[in-house]
Amino acid sequence: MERKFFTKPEADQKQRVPPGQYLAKGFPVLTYGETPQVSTDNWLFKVWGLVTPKTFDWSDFMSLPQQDITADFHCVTRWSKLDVQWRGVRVTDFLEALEIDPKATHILQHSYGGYTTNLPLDDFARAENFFAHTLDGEPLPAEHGGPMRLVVPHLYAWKSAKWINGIEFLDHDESGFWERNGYHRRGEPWAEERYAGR
Ligand SMILES: Nc1nc2c(c(=O)[nH]1)N[C@H]1C(S)=C(S)[C@@H](COP(=O)(O)O)O[C@H]1N2
Ligand SMILES: [Mo]
Repeated sequence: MERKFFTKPEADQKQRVPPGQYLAKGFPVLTYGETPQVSTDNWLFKVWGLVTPKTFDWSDFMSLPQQDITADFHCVTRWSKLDVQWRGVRVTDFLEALEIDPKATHILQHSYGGYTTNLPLDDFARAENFFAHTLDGEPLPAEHGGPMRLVVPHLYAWKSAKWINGIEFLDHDESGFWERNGYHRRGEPWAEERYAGR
């Protein structure tokens, strides 16, 4: 591995790096396509499908409980970053503000720019997942998904939509952008669920 881009895990970090992953120096940016520029003044977030439809503006979202959260980050292209420092809203707290139809089993994340990615509802509703608007104490930079992104630490990071602006609740699994392009449906890093059918 190229010294410039990767560092060796410390002994205490080793068991936190999934198989086939390397620790990145810094925080790489991985975006397919253009970086949307969205100001918090214009930002809107919607839920629809098997849920009572609702639209949140920035101040609605900021009035939800806010937490400092440390989480590991694993990209399927083999870089990981441990102990990323975020601030945001836990998915479990966000879900309290919704009325979800009991028939819902899956969600599809939607983003400014058109990116989508799917999750079973159980993977979405986990206690460690959160919407992030702050990285290392600063407003989340646009290239990392600002003003708001989802972070799902237990799955590969393509399941963590940047510039997220909606959640669609479904009674079936529906592939998102990378899932339609050969990536695994679920993307569990410890099982190396990188690509479909491999
Ligand atoms: N909207 C959107 N979200 C996205 C992506 C993207 O291209 N567009 N890339 C995904 C991938 S593959 C990874 S590894 C992470 C990268 O996040 P980062 O650029 O903050 O490191 O964002 C994920 N979320
Ligand atoms: Mo990725």
